[in-house]
Amino acid sequence: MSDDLFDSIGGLPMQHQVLADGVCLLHGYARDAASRLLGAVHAIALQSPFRQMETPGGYRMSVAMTNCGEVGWSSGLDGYSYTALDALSGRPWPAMPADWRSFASQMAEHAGFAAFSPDVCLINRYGPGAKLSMHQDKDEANLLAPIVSVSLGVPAVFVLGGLKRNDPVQRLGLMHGDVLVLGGPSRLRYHAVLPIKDGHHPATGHHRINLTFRQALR
Ligand code: MD3
Ligand code: FE
Repeated sequence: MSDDLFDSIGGLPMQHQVLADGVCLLHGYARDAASRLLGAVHAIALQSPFRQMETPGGYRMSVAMTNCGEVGWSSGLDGYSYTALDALSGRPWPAMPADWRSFASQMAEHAGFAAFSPDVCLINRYGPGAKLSMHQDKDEANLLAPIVSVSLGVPAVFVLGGLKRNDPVQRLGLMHGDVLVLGGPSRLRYHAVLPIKDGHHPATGHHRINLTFRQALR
């Protein structure tokens, strides 16, 4: 069901693992880029701060979020949407750093997805206990494009389900520097993140940061 392959980047062996059709874990592929990614996250959050959004059902999300790119994802009592303006700052979302776009595109290519060109990066920040309930990502205009996810800091247990809410799930640990690429027939799979355990990582303190790159517009 899962096969391991080895790549070599700069002479170091790197492992990628195909977990299902269209689901590829690139183990540690963002480790070298982590400190510059986190530096940019900090700069983005000065313009568009992390905030805990309201769900359509009236709950406050435990995960704090911000975005960069042409648009940003948000949730409110009126539903989910991608918008050009950050309602909190009143300004456009910060631009996506050019090296983020090329990094995400490279990761997609490693997983077998050519020409990935993300127009948005949703940035999730998890403190201890924060979680994401089972959901599908289907607010993007281009569901043929994959999603590239980069995990930084404190580890998480990721739950990958099927195309129906009650399909069987597999659990997967996501560590600092791991990159997960999801696309093709797995693009609309249900997924969740279990409550983050108390922990510490030198790069992020008690937080986990997750970047998800998407083609939301085209
Ligand atoms: C599986 N974020 O922001 S990323 C999200 O770790 C989200 O913060 C999680 O789910 C996180 O929407 C998981 C991995 C991920 C992203 C998109 C998927 C897994 C996916 C789309 C389909 C199936
Ligand atoms: Fe998701």
